[in-house]
Parts: sequence; structure tokens; C-alpha cells
Amino acid sequence: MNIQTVPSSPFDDQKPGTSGLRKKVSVFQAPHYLENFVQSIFDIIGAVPGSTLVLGGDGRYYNREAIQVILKMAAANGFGKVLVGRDGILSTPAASCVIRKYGTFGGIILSASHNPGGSDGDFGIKYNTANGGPAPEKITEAVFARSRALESYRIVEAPDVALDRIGATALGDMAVEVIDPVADYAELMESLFDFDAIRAMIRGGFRLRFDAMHAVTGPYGGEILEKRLGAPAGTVINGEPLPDFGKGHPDPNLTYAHELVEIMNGADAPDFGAASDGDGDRNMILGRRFFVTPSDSLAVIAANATLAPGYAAGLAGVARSMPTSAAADRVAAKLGIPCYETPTGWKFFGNLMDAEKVTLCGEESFGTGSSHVREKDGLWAVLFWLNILAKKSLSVEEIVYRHWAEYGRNVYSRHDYEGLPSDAAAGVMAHVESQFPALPGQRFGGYQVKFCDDFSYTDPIDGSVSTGQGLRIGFEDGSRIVFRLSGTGTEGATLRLYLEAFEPDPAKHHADAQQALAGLIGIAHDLSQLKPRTGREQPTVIT
Ligand code: G16
Repeated sequence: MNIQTVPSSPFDDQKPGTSGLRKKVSVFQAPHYLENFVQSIFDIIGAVPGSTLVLGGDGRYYNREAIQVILKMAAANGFGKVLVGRDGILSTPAASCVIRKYGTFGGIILSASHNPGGSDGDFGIKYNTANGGPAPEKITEAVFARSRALESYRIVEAPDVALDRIGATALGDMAVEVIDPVADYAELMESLFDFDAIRAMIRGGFRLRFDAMHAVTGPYGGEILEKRLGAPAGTVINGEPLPDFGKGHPDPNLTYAHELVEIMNGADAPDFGAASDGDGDRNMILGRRFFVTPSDSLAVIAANATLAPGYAAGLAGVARSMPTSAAADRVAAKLGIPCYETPTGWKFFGNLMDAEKVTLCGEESFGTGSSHVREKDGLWAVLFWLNILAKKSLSVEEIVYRHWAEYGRNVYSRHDYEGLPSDAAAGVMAHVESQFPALPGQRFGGYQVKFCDDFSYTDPIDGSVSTGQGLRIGFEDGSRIVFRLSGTGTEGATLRLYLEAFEPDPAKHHADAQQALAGLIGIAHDLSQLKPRTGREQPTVIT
């Protein structure tokens, strides 16, 4: 085996964000950039020689090239085997599933999630540990520190490995085993949900659409929804994965999944619509002319979890990220189980799931999942909804309205201001925070400030502390305004404004969320001076 030690120089910008390192493709293509980060991962994780690694990505531009580099570096760094998805493809939840199922040392996932792809789009890389989940901050911080000091990396000189056929080949002393990217995941889904009931519902005329947005879930949706559950061909739309996602923005929300939204708002709309993102971990759930917020989706799944065979024994607890609405908290209280509030980032759920404190987790950012893997899981959420629909024989809308009638409605919306100059966004945050000492007790119309803080979290399992996780202003009636800077963008800064109000009265549950939140939106703008400070009159995306 011809191992080269290639001199390089440190980079100072390889700090992983909310979910791994995300940069423009051109940044990753710069000489030694990818290699520097991969070597930093290998230096930090301390895999014993001969360990097995999982490798795959969402198929975006540069996936193929990066897979070959990482395989050659894995061989040079003493790994014994790499399990790689055919053609270098693995959805993020499927990668988590494979890491867990085969007990590997960890895995590398190539994805920038919902960010646009193509040669001028984004690329990303993250490391997942043996539990199948994103590496915790202590590892990502150590990788970052290493990347700033690294002066060489190791790589095997060898021809590229063929990845189009299932089976094992040798790369130096390391085995490369090409696996079916869908099979293990589909088997896991079949073990959790009542496929017979869903099949019968579809046979009975229930119609659905799943928008794979030309991203990784096309083959997964095809196999599970059309082949195993018998939905007619054409149920999965935009099912062919493309390196540039068909020039779309593979983010399953009301703005970017507009094709599905139009179908679901159309005259002959199906009963159920769903979309997933670039790497298959996000989901959006729609009924006929009806949008289910991710926060409500988590609460509905929690309230109905025992309808799915994999969750028949009940839930240990639930967890949600701080900006996610408290709808799930209400369900947890009724079920008598704990509800944890964590910072944004799926990695914060890992310890709680490993310690069996929680079964379900969810985030307002279109992420829902459970301890079946250690990533959020788009198709899993779709199947959970189909399972609930099959058992309850109600429409999506009826399920949500009945849920609100029982628990009250946490009216919710998120306003994103994307691509802001970083200093303007930081200025808004600083301006909001500067008012914190004087805010408690102040009245704004019908709202009185109860507390305000910069959210910090102490992990109840390992005691690690994460600070600076978002500015919260809580009101006496349970309403909230949260300001937070995104940790996943690659251009300028994205400022997120999260708004939540509680409405107990069923007579008011049909109200439009933006109208119901108008008072809070006004307060948020008065307090932040967001418009004059950024020059933006409107959010880029409202969900
Ligand atoms: C990632 C994280 C999520 C987080 C989301 C949004 O999702 O895994 O936990 O909620 O980003 O983060 P931010 O608000 O910082 O942009 P994904 O789907 O991009 O991997």
C-alpha cells in the first residue's frame, strides 16, 4: 500500500456549525481543504486500527469526488473496512441506521442538507459517532482546533474505487464494501410501522404525494411508498436524485416545496402530501389545503405514538429544541412523561436518547425523529403520519383540530431573514440583548414580559454547557419571541425570528397564524429595529 504523507497548511475557517462543516463547493475544492478537515477528524476520533467506518452522502455536486478522497484517506489512516452506499449515496438517517446496525466505529456523511447544490452551491461534511448520531460539541471543537494546526495528511495512492456495484473490493489493506443504500433503512421502517394498515388504507383509495425534491429520498420513497406500501407509480414526485437538485432548493417548507404545495392546494388535491430535504432528514407534512407546523407534528405524533407497533409500549420522554413550540410539552404533561428543552441541533438529543430518557425528538426546522436512529428522519415522520391516519380514519386537518381542541393551540411561525450582512445581523442581536436588563415587567399592549435571557443548556447526562443559543423574551401568558442566528448558512448571516402564542379557545383555532401573531410580530420589530438595521422590509421565508 503506497501511503503518501502530503504537506498542507492549516485552515482557520473549518469550524463546524449547527450540523457539520458547510461551505461553498468551491471552498471544498480548494487544494487540501477537504483533506485537512478529514485528517483532523481522523486524528481526533482515535479509531483503533482495523475499525469500520460508514461513508455516504446526499449525492450533491462533489459527492463522488469527495467519497474517493475519503476512501483513500481512510485506507491510509488504518481503517479496516468502509461500508459505502452504492454510488456514494446514503441519506442521513440511513447512514445513522447502518452505523448502528453494523456496530461501526462511526461514519462520515457528506451533505449540506437543505442548502442548494450544484457547482456553485454548497457542500458539507460531518462525523457521526458509534451511536449513529452527530458528533457532540467536544468532538467538533477538537476537530476544529486540530484543523488549525494540521500540517500534513495521509492518503493512499491508488485508482478510484468502483462504487456502482454491491460487493467488496480492496483498497490497499482496507476493504470497501458497497452496500444497498435503501435496504437496511427500509427494513427498519417496516419493523416500526403497521405497513399492513397503511397498505389497506392506500388500497381503499387514500391518495398521497411525496416530493423528493430531486434529492436523496427519491429511491427511498420509491422503494417504501410505491413498492412496499403499494402506492401507485407517480406518488413520489421529483424522485430522481440530481447533483444540483434540478436547480431547486431542497428545503421542505412552504416556500421551496412550492410544487407540492400547489398540488395540495389544488382542486383535486390528494389526502396527504409530504416532502423531504437534500439528505432526507427533514420533513414537511401537508393535508388537503392544510399545513402542519413541525412543532404540531411532533405533538401529534407524541399524542398518538402508541398507534405504531414500534412505539406501542409508550414513550420514555420527549425533547424539543428551544425555539420549537411548547405543543409537545403539553402532550408530555398529560402523558406524565418528561419533556426536555435543548439548544438547536440534533446532536443535543443524542445523550438523552442514549440514556433512554426520551423516545421522540423534534425541531421547528422540519425535523422529527426518534431513538430508532440518532438523526432526524424525514420518511420516518411521513410513515408515522400514514400509520396514524390509517388507524384513526380521519383527515390530517381533523386530526390536528381535534388535537388543538384537547390541548390548546400553540400558534407558531418562524420568519427567516436570509443572506444578511453579518455585522447587521449581529447588530440586531446586540441591540435586543442590550434591552434585557430593563425588559422584565414591561407591558407591550396585552403582553407583559416575564423573562428574557440568552438561552444556555446544561446537558443532564454529561454536564456539558452550551451558551449563546438564542435570545428569548417570554411573556406572562406563555407567548414567546426568540431571536437566533442560524448556524447552517454559508452566505452572510441568517437571522431567525420565532414567534409563539398560546390559544386555548377552540373557537379561535381556525385563525391564520400570521394574523394571530401580528401583535407579537410588531413587538419583535419594535424591540429589534430589524427593518432599519437590515434594510429588509420582509422575511425571505415564512414558515
Ligand atoms: C440542522 C440541524 C438541526 C437544526 C437545523 C437548523 O439541520 O441538524 O438540528 O435545527 O440545522 O439550524 P439553524 O437554525 O442553525 O440553521 P439540517 O437538516 O440542516 O442538518
